[in-house]
Amino acid sequence: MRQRIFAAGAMLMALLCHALPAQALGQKKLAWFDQPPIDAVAMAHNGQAARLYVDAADYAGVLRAAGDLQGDIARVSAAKPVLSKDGKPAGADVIIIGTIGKSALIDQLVAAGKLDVSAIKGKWEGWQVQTLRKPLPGVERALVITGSDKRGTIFGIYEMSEQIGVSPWNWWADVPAAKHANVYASAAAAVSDAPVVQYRGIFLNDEAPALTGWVQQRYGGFNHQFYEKVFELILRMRGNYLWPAMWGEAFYDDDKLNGKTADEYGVVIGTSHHEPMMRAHDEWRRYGEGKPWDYNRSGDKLREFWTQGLRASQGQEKLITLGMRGDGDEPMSEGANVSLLERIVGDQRSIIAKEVNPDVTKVPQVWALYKEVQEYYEKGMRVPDDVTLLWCDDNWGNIRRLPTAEERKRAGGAGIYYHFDYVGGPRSYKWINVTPLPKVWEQMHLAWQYQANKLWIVNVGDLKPMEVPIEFFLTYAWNPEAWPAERLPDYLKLWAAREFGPEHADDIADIVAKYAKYNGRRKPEQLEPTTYSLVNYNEAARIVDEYKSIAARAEKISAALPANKRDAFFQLVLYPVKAAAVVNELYVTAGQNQLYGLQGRASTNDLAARARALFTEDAELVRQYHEDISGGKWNHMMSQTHLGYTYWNQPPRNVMPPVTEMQVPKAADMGVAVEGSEQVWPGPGGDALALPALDVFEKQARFIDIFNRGQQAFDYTVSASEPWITLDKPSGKVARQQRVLVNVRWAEVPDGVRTATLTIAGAGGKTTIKVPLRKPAGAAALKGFIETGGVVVMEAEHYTHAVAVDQRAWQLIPDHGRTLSGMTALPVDAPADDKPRMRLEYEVQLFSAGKVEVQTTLAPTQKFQPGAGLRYAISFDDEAPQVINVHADGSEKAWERTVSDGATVLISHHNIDKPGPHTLKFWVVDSGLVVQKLVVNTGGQQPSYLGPPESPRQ
Ligand code: REL
Repeated sequence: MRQRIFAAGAMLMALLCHALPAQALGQKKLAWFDQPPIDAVAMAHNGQAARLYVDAADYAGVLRAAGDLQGDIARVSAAKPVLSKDGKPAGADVIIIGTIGKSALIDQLVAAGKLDVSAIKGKWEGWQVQTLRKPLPGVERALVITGSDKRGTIFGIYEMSEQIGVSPWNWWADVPAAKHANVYASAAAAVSDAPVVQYRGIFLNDEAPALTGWVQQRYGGFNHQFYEKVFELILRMRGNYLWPAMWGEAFYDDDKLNGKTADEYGVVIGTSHHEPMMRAHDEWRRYGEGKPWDYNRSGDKLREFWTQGLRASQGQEKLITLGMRGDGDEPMSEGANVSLLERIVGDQRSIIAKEVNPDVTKVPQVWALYKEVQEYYEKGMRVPDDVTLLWCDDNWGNIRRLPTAEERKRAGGAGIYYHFDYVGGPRSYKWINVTPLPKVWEQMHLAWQYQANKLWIVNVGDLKPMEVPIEFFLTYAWNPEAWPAERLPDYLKLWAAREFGPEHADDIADIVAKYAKYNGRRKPEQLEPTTYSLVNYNEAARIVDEYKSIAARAEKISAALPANKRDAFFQLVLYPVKAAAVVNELYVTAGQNQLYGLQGRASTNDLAARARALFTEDAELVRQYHEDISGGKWNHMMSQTHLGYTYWNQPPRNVMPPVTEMQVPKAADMGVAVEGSEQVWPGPGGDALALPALDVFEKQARFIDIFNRGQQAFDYTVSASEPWITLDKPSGKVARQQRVLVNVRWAEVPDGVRTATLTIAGAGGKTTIKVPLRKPAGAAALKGFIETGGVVVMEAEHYTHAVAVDQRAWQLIPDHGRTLSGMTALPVDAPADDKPRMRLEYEVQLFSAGKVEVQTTLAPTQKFQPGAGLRYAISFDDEAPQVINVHADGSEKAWERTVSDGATVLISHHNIDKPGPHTLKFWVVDSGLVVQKLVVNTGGQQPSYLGPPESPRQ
């Protein structure tokens, strides 16, 4: 069994966030800065550093990483350690680093019985850290970092670097290392680890204009000086795999040292899903002699081209992509068929046998089942058993297919290609992070459980600003078991404590979780001025407030942080939060401006000005990123356009959403608007304005807006028909507009349903609006979720009863979803229950009977197993559960809607025999779905993006 080094979450959090300095992401503690345990090794003490010993014969990548540890110790302490290759450790405290079988010192310690490496020996990337007492003559104490193979040792080294306070993002996000006079290591018993997912990597893609502009300025091209930084970052996060940038770039061709350097560092290279045989797409443009990318017409040339790909990467660790798509990441032409593709793969394997290893089954190969290629597979195309099947998401973070029980037996295993960034329909997203960690968790947990564990690779766009999800993806891949859903909030707290110290860690974690969650509701690229309802459920204003509130919190933390942490904070927290807040407010402001224009409000022009200011602020934030932080180090890195999309592809320039301006007459002129309506008085429908009902169960105020349609201010009065109606501003002056809150003293309101009125007078005008009220007799005695405004709304996690069967369990996935969270049934690979038993029950109180509809909001799970689609069932009380197939509508349009909305909303129809208490039941039929929210619409639901907010519950 694997050994795990993860301590119990809650206890560790308490220690980390309140008592100890920030360190790694929940690993077992190996480093101390004061009061070390007895026999701890002094890595640095009173200005003296322990010597580091490596074997000159060890892997070049190990020697290089040992140099990083040497630098990291110096970075943290005032001491500069010596890195020695003489094989003769001496001194009170020493650090010995080496790979089993490659380091004479390590092998000697093992042979002498001083070091037991049986926990990692023979494992892929296993590492072990142990502190030994008197292991060698003349040595009092030794910190021994051992690896089962090259990367194992490197990961052990970086484990120590991280634990002494050097973040993997020290260079890539300027996270400073905290200074400590003394640094100690202690692991009296061996601490060892090894990954679950064999290949864990990132794909630099869609890299223009941001990454490309930055690389050109800093390195003059995608050369090995640039890639060294990427390799180090990947290894520091204990990843091992890269698909290099390919928008006009060619890894092996642009700089002949790229491949060699990767291999030395210890990073496995692959070419992306549609670039077979270690050749970049652009190389065919360079060397294809203008021939078509078509196997029927250019077979000889292609075989030669691919042969060269293997030669250019000869002897270097790689994963070879097989197969072929059309030119430029397109499907192959009509004529292409399964037998042609099978022939292509066969020919590619012959080349591999010739160039790499006659036993081709020993050469790691991948076949990516991307887009239409998956259909070829479903139609029967197969590749040899040793080839890894790389299943893909739908480019929007939802895995399209996972191995069946039968497919899990394949020797080559399976992997996942995932996206945090995408260029394509329904709309590209390549700016800031829009993929919340709980969503990544939920999807990659599926992958893990369905044993797609050979390889995980994620498209990370320009790399920045995807720092947070990238590290989570790689960390989760190392050991998914260490991160059950309930530990997700801990993950970000540990991360924030490591990067910025414990003081603000909880707050930072919350801010980072929230901005990604908010962006996941609707990606900034897909926002329209009317995405969020401007009138119903206060939706648009609520969205803006939520964003503004986290932006304000981030500003405050930034000001409170020591100056040396602010650049990192800007990159990792402040910029993405503020930028997302500004963009959301911009669209809402433009929407409101257009509505106000139609309503004739004098403040229309103010909103146009506000929109312009926000548009300017968006550009100013980019400028700060490029010029003000880190001495201009990140110039170009935020140059991705993100405003003014008109179709799937990015706009060439940021364009402000259109705003309305109007000529405002001089004379005062009163208008009145009510919550929940676009209509105003005076105007069409303006004589019958009514507020949404005030309801005793909600006890929530409503509002009216008294606004000016002219320039001169006017006085107004509002009078109520009933003495128990309260108004926060019953009279006053209106320059532009005045919001008046309408409430009631519920104790004085008679039972029943009634309508009161408000009379509003000003600027010579007068109008009356209706105030409906509801206070059913015996309201206090009712239980459950209460119908108000013609709906009953429940967040899935607020069930009344959760029923699980057969050792199964309900799992809450915190923050997974557009509103609160998600609920899923574990294990996610349990067989279907055609007579559903497992369920969540919700007690509701309905005031109406007859036909109702239930809207069930689910995560956008794809049909990841063969079959007709994944199903849940839904029922009221004792009616037979209606089975709903989430994938019944397999159209492109339905999918576009799901991914754009970040949710699947499905409707079922029910008949309620009589008003009163009822139980709504959500049943599990197939595994793997995530339910997030339920809305019972008895006829009152108003249009909005996220649906009505949760109902009152008694
Ligand atoms: O996101 C994807 O997987 C693809 O669209 C890209 O990999 C694609 O290759 C594109 O960047 C250029 O060809």
